[in-house]
Amino acid sequence: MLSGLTTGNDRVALRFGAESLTYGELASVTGPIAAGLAGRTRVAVWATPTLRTCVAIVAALTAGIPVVPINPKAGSRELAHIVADSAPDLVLAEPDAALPPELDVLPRLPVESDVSGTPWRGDEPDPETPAFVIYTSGTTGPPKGVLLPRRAVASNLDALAEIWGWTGADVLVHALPLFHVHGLILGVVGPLRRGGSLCHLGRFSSEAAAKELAGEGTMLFGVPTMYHRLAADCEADPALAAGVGAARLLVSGSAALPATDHERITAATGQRVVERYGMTETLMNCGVRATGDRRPGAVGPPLPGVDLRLVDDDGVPFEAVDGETVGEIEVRGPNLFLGYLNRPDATEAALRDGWFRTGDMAVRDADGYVRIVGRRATDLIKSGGYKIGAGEIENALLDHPGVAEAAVTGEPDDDLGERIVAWIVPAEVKPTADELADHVASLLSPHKRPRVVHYLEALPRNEMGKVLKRALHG
Ligand code: MCA
Ligand code: AMP
Repeated sequence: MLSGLTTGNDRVALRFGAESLTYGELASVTGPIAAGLAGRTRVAVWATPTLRTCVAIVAALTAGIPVVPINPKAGSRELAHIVADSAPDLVLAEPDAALPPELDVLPRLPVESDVSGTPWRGDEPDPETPAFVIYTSGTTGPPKGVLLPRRAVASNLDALAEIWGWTGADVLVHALPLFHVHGLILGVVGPLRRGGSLCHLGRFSSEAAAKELAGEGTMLFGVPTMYHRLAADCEADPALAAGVGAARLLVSGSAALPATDHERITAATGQRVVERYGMTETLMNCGVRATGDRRPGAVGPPLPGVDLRLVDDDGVPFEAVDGETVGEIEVRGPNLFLGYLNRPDATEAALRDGWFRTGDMAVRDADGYVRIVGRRATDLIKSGGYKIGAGEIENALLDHPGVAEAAVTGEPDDDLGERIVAWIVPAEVKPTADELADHVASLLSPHKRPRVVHYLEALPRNEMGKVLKRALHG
């Protein structure tokens, strides 16, 4: 799975601020942890944006034990669900990390940085075994655990390497969270599979990204919100723009990059952003080639090895490449997940004859480029690159004593892409917007909190009692 993990290899594998590990050191540090994991079924990793989190991930990957990465800001209900559903044998965390009660009940293996350890010598595990269980939101209900096999991770990273000329000479820069596909699989396993380096910024800032790209950094991975902020900062500061412009490749994904931000980055830095499109269940499906036409609003052709088709409302595939006929994207290939953990019903519903139904609506241009134009489900919100289900937030809001009725929508937002908006019919004591935001943040996650709250006397409903979300706009 990972190349270069050998004693004596002095190439820097991972760098977080002043802390770094070479490949040789990483092999030594992870060896004893991997040995301590042998025979386990599944392990949770407390996924703070730190070097130790990467050490934990590498140890589990080399030992062949599936990892459940945990958002360290996850609230009580979300955590309880993930822990109960994935049933990890133990949790890997920094020795001094204060874990919430939901995780503290599990046995704990501390992630130490002992560079005198013996590297792991086990065989490469079966490619069909799960490497990760990553939780992702649906329109309703709690998040589902996506079982990602080693085969999907390896083949997808190799396809990305092929289209971007990504090699061991690259130094990837990013500030993505380490509990989702983008930051974890593309952003950590990606560089380690190539034998290259990761420079993680801890938290995103344009200054930090520009500084690294002006130096050794060659590639930047980010969500559109980061590129939106980068565009404004590059326009304001030519030195910063020059730093970003020195990158070999700027890559955006997880949500649509608005054409205006794409053009602003180009005008300020001379660089055209490359877009790629993926999902937790499928990893990456499409990507603009490093040598290809980097046109705004397009996610490029399918990746090598990935089959992609568009289907009409009846599920019938069509061939039109007129840039106009809209269909739902279905994909097939070695990039696909194994299924949702404990949810055979949801797995079956997501697949049609071996094709994964993405729910994303797109058109295809004559040169094979895919352009995403929308999403089938209005109850899925993408905010800051995070996928968030409206139903999950509505349920959390309804648990607040001050809420009689609740509906949640996504509204366009220049910075976040979409912002979460709550429509509330208050009970006797009307809660403030901050109270409701804190309530959702503590039960679910801070990124799922409503950014705007509207108070209504009643929600608009049809004769069946179903909320008419289209009638809700502020
Ligand atoms: C705010 N905070 C709170 C509250 N309000 N905490 C508790 N209670 C509250 N009421 C905290 C937050 O936790 C955060 O802490 C800080 O205040 C700021 O929060 P927020 O405003 O939400 O952050 P932001 O600055 O707006 O974040 C923007 C961001 C972030 C950095 C772009 O959205 C982000 O990292 N997005 C990446 C999402 C991603 O990786 N998606 C990939 C999914 P603190 O400051 O400590 O953080 S994978 C995927 O989509 C597919 C596979 C794909 O194609 O990639
Ligand atoms: P997630 O479930 O968090 O993995 O999010 C996957 C979803 O993110 C996809 O189904 C798309 O709706 C969206 N997405 C990812 N990359 C892009 C992109 N480049 N352009 C538009 N939407 C994207």
